[in-house]
Amino acid sequence: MCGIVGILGSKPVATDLVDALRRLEYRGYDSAGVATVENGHLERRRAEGKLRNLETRLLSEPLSGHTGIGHTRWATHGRPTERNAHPHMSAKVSVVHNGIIENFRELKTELTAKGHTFETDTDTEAVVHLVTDEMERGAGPIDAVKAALGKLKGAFALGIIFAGEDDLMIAARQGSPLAIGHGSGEMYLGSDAIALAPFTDAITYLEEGDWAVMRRAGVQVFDRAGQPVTRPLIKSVASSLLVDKGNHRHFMAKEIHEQPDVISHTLSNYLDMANARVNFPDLGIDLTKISRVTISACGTAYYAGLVGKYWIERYARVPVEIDVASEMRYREAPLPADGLAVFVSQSGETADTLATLRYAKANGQRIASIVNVRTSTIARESHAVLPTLAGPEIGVASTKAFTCQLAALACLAIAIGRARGAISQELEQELVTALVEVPRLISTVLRNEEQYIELAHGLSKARDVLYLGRGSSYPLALEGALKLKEISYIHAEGYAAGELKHGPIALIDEAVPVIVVAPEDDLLEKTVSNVQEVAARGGQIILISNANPETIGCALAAHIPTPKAHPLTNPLIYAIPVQLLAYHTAVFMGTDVDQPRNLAKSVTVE
Ligand code: HGA
Repeated sequence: MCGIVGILGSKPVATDLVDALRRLEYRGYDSAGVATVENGHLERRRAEGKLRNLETRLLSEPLSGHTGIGHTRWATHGRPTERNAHPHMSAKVSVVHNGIIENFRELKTELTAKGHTFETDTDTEAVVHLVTDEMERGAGPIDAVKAALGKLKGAFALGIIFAGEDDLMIAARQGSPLAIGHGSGEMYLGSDAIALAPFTDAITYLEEGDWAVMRRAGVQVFDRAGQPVTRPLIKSVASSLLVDKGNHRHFMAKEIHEQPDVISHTLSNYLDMANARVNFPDLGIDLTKISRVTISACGTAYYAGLVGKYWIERYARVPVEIDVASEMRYREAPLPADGLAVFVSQSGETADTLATLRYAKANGQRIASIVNVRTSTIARESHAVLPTLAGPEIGVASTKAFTCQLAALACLAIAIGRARGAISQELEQELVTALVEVPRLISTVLRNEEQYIELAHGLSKARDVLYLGRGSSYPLALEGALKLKEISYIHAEGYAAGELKHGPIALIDEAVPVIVVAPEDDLLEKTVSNVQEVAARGGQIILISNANPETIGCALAAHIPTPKAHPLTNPLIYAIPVQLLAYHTAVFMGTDVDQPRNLAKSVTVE
């Protein structure tokens, strides 16, 4: 999660840019930089490592411009060196960027053929040359950015300044959040309102697909189609808190919307995205020799682990045993001599998971933990820590931590498969490319939130709800049911679609909504047969699928369309609709969404 800041100021802005970046340090970064418009031309200072290195650079080579952008980088494409640090620039434009430009290779080839010289290994530089190219062909800065945005594929946020334009900054949001701060005679840009807290509390949040032309006197916002739109100006409370809700009603909503950003951040820790390879940390065990992977976790983290089982067995061809930690800790399960044991916990303090970890360690397992808090007990007691970079998760019902756990597990499955020769180089590239597309695909799901509000009205009246899924969609059915139970208090159960006829089908009648998680994969046909069994008994089917609903062959109460994704990444994509359904149902029912009754965020008791 890179940090972006921008200031159209009334005095030199470099120091304020660095101060604003300091407030984004909590997101993690490996290098930093600022660029300003200096007497009409662009100048920048960058440094590897911490912000103090950038400050030292600025002390010896100050910048005096009143218009500038700043960035803290967490590398996804290209090593964390000064050369790859943002801002990137040509003589005409300077760009800071958060996220991933998926089609950077194609753009680079195209632009290089036109005579542009790339100086870095980043995806971001493609944006610089794309805008520059438009300007060289006669477009003004605004038209150049508009044209460039139309050619970019990915999930990202951008801040752009121009040579010769002391009163202009352009911001664009497509998957990663951006906030505009209104000062008096000054204007600010930040990847969250916390960065802008010392300057202003008057904030406009850009919405998905928006881009904004910022000047000191005001801001004009345009939507994806280029139409001018009005976005509300709100009072931010970010100054008093490290974490705020942004323009969302609940932390849970904010965290659902952060997923494109935090998933890219997590993936960047395990992938070499520029070359479509995994770049997995050494777990200190010979992956070619392990005879079994044992996974243990609780609640939502257990369901992430269950998806991990499908992935590791399918792609790495290693048997996986999985159990909830509260059971595994007392089962005295025999563990293989050369086993890898994986523990998944958001907080890293879950008591049952920790107890199972200690049992596995005492029984000679190599311990790897997937945690969101690196200083946690589980992390400290593990041989290898696989962090999820989800940032603080405040909502008790886990959302972004779950999908980041999935991201880490997918990379683990590919890493084991590659080490054992179960995954060829071509397949590795295919799988990594599919993972890199996930943030963009999730942003497309998040764009259609309206339909969930309507569906939630219906769901809120149900006494029982069933969720069905097959293969790696089965854990998503379990997670969907858990999410609904946790925050709306409606009774819900998740079942493997094929298991329905062995009992739960007795529950089906007109009053029972049945939510079917069914991506168009090699199991769809089987799931469709189960859907027909539900339809024959009058169940209200809500289908979440990228398949054409007409091919299902029975009446649906509703269809939630999803984008087509690779079979590997479907669980990451389908997590979003089940989260949104639960969230909007709870909001409609008026429950305490962020702190549901009887639940705790970090379960440190047995
Ligand atoms: N892809 C860009 C930006 C990385 C980012 O957003 N990290 O969170 C780069 O690698 O520089």
